[in-house]
Amino acid sequence: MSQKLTLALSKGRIFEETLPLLAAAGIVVMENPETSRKLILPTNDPLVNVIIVRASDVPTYVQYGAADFGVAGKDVLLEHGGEGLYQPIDLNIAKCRMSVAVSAGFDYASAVRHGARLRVATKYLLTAREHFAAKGVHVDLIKLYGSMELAPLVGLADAIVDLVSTGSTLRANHLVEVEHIMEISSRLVVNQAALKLKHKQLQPILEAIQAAATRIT
Ligand code: PRT
Ligand code: MG
Repeated sequence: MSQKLTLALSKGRIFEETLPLLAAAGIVVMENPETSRKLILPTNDPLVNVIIVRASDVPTYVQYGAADFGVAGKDVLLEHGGEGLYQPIDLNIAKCRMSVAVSAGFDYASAVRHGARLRVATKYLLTAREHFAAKGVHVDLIKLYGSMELAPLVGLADAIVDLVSTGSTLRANHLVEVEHIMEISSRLVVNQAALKLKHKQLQPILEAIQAAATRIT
């Protein structure tokens, strides 16, 4: 008996960049989440649905089995912790880097050398804490949910930890990258129970996506 499969994606770059990989597995999403208000999107395969959730919620839906599989950035997965998730494939999409950035006039190297206590604004508390602890830099972390680039400009923080791809957001706000923490890309994540119980349906899809990810990127 065939069972239903639910795939969790977020709108925007992850949806756009996952489409060609799904196509390689013969899956075509029948509606565009940018124009449709639907949160459950049918595909050409009556047994496969796509749900549209916030990027940072993808691991949660998959962990609890509300989605069988999903696509999430390494940034998001590190903060989530990965509990209950099998992470078989690096899709090599939605690539960027996680960096420390400061106002152009701020002497970060000197502040670190002198053992200053830095105020750092970020959405990525765990990753930032680990990075600065490994360097022996004392920080007070300030949790933000977006627009991190604003924090140094208005005196909320000395530095930010954020994602950078082209660098144009940093440049537009007179910020400079002073440390590169890690490369980021998106991974396919699979609910551990679904991997066993729906193996027959999931396996060919995972294999086709894996092959396409290797080919395309
Ligand atoms: O937007 P929302 O709050 O709903 O969630 P989200 O921001 O987490 O979602 P989305 O779709 O923006 O990002 C989804 C995933 O894409 C992230 O989890 C990353 O893994 C990945 N990704 C790749 C990026 C970027 N590149 C990226 N450039 N996510 C965000 N950005 C932002 C960055 O935070 C910064 O504000 O773009 C800005 C910098 O871009 P440049 O090109 O100016 O350097
Ligand atoms: Mg965003």
